[in-house]
Amino acid sequence: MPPTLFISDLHLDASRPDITDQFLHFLRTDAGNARALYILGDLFEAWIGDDDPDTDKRRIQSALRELTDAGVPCFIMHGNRDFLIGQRFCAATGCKLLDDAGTLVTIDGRTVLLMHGDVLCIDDAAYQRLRRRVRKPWVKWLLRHLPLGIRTWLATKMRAGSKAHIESSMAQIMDVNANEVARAMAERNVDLLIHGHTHRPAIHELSVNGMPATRIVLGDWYTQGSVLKWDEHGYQLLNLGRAS
Ligand code: LP5
Ligand code: MN
Repeated sequence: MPPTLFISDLHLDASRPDITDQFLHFLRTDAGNARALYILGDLFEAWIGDDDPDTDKRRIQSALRELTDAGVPCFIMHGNRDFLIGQRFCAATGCKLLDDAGTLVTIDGRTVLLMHGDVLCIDDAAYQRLRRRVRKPWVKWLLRHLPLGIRTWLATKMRAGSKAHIESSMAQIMDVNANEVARAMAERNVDLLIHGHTHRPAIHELSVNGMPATRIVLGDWYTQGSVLKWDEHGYQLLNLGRAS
């Protein structure tokens, strides 16, 4: 049985061609032979709108279209870097957009909760405030309708603000809140959660309402490819090495 693959936090950007090359290779090889591909947010370093003419982003969209045209279903979630991905991207790539605040899917008969993961970081009050503001439909509409040059400038300002915030904050508030994880899983009645965002790849065993549960965290693609592969033998969190 072909595997189902989960990835997140690739942060694709023209300034990091090695990651783009690895991702394009991954789409032609592993993903091309998969049952389905799930991208759990932050595929892009910064998505300023579906009308961005950036040639690298166009190339990536064409590669996703080749994958879906070949019959591999591809699902994508917004991350905090690419929450402006919209219907035009979906039409161009054939990807289906899933709710990044929590989507239930069934894999091999098991119900799994998928998220980007940022909604679990509730100790980071400044980020949650930013998220509430920029995810309002009218704010997204406004951002999408700003001239491209202003959007590029705004994204640069936001990145600088984010770097300053991260440098001045304690590391633990950048991680998920354990109570919020248990609450989110109990609310959906699941014992398996897969998410990204924190760039802390691991498989955590925990307890939800006194029952054993698992939280799988996907890693970023800065230095290698992090992929969760799920087939008839179970799931494995893999690192795909990158030729330097
Ligand atoms: O992204 P990362 O991992 O560095 O940090 C995140 C949180 N930061 C963010 C902000 C993004 O990095 C900005 C992305 C910009 C690209 C997309 C823009 C598209 C819209 C604009 C163009 C149309 O998400 C960070 C968390 C961290 O994860 C861990 O969870 O801590 O949260 C913050 O940094 C919170 C800060 O309070 C954010 C400060 C932003 C400052 C905004 C300045 C705006 C200036 C406007 C001038 C008029
Ligand atoms: Mn993220």
